[in-house]
Amino acid sequence: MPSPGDATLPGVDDEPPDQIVLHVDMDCFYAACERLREPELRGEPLVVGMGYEPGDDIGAVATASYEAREYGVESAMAISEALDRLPRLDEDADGPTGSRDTTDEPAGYYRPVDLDFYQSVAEDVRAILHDCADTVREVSIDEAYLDVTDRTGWEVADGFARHVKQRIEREVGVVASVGVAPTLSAAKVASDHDKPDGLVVVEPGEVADFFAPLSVEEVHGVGPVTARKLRELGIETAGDLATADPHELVDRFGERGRELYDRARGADTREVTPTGDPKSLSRESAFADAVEDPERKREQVRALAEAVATRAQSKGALYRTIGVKAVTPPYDVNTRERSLPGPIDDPDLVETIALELISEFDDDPVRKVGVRVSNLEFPTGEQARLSGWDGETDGQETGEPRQQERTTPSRSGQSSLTDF
Ligand code: DCP
Ligand code: MG
Repeated sequence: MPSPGDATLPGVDDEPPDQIVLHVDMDCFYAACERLREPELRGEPLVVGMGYEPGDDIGAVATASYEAREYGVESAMAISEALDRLPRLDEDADGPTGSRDTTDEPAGYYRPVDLDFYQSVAEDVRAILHDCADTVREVSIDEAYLDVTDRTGWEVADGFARHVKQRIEREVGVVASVGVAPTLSAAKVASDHDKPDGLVVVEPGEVADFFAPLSVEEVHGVGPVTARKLRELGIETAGDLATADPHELVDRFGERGRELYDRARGADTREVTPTGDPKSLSRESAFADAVEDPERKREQVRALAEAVATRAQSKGALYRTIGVKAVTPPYDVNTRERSLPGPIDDPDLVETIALELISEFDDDPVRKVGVRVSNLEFPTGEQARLSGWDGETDGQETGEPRQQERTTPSRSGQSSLTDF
């Protein structure tokens, strides 16, 4: 694991936060949902069409099963074109309950989109994801980032990811591909790397090597247009991009060139921020080695308290509970908190209470400390905009400012470990 530096605040330098990120993306999701209702469609070429009516040739492909992809059917393709590549089975003669003669000409099943049903399946998957992680960022109906830093370790991350996959498959009946990495961008690329039914772990220190051989399209934010421009510069792989002259990239693509360069090098300081309203705001910071000196712990807690109180102010949040976390070797997560009679915005009090709470650990070796405010209220209704790279395309390339704070929903029924 790379050293996070001596108690550096996440986000204040180029170091990625000390985190384990899991990216989950369901395989051919709409088709997988259809197969839940019609198990006979398993293993068959299956196309799910948006705006498609049974028997018709209008609409576009929402997704295709991997068997249908073999025939060149892709998302967003017109149904009419999909039908050219993969004709529809005459289900009256040979419905899904009948057996398809595989020696016949290619033929597949077509179904219209039923979003309500897919949402209900997605909801079941989400419940498992929230059960498996402290912080979950849902990116789309079938895709989410999980911060599992406090749930696993790098030595056992593979087994943890397998457990998440197995729970989804066993309890919901659909298959997910999972990527695990120390950064969001590497986790996303990792989940895609071995689809379907993929599980790829990229450990800290391996991120650059993992990216190097990938084609530039696989770098998040590089679409076909940018890829073509990069190829004109002789840049074919993420490795080429990572070793290109950043000045040349800035000349050609502006600030975004610098961003792509950073991404190809695996540099990504984002943390997993939860979807929806924050229930708490927290900052934490690891020491390079376990620290006993109480003054060093206090110094760090002061900085974290100030950072958290500032974030709360910038979001217009009042808080009623102030807490600290102290992680003692090997990975014991201790949390302490104190609640106040009413909601406040008082940075000095955050510091005072956090210092009092951390003093309980004065004599313990501590490898990580954190400060959190919770029981939030937003009197003005002001909410932070969640931001990130997701949703960026070649047509919308500027990217939004990155959010650095770690916000964690406190979910009832979970232990204090997940509550931080
Ligand atoms: N979707 C859509 N139109 C698109 C792309 C996707 O309606 N142009 C829908 C259908 C997909 C779902 O969103 O099932 C999830 O999108 P993904 O990109 O994750 O695609 P799949 O899950 O279908 O396939 P993969 O196995 O590649 O993830
Ligand atoms: Mg998917």
